[in-house]
Amino acid sequence: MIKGVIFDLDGVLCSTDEYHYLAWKSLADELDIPFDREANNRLRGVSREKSLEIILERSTKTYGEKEKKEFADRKNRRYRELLEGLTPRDVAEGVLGVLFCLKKAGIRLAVGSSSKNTPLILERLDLAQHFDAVADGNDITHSKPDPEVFLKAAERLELRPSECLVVEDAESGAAAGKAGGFRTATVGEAARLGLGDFPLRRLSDLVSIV
Ligand code: B16
Ligand code: MG
Repeated sequence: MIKGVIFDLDGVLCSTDEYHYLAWKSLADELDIPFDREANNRLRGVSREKSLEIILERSTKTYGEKEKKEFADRKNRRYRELLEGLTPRDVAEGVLGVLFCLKKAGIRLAVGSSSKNTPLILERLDLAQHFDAVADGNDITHSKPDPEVFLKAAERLELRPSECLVVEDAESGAAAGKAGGFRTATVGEAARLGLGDFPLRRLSDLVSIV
């Protein structure tokens, strides 16, 4: 029986992937590294540091740790500037209705995100009030596909993984859900690839499987 639902943030509750893309693209252009929207798809659910490693795979130069830290910080400053434009109207379609229905059914709700910017994003979207627990990139040492962030969210809900459903849009996130012993529903790219236990056509279909 499902007692808790753990939502991924970016790609499920909202979509800031275009902001991530624009911020990485401007860094990649400055470093003269090829980067496009398809390459950006590989970064979904992946931590900032690991994302940078993936981008640097196509660089002809090798960089030290200090330079990499500066690159990651530069990308994050641009991403946060873009987040300034985020408002509650950017909450993904169907989210508020689903949260309301699940809450009414007594289901505990959490966020499980790789993003260290989760507190800022939830605040800008005015979503924090809907969740019983949040686990994010600030709480973990291993990002998705490692299950750490979902295990932390389940712990904060005081539930076992087998009692929780994870909702994800990314391949790395669906793998993390499985690795942690969670059942996983997928939307977006992960659903199109048929990943997870329940690939959904739209988020509102979640209500029928919980
Ligand atoms: P930050 P999620 C992930 O969020 C994004 O999908 C991924 O593209 C990003 O690199 C990662 O957060 C880290 O974000 O730089 O803000 O810490 O999908 O796990 O909610
Ligand atoms: Mg995601």
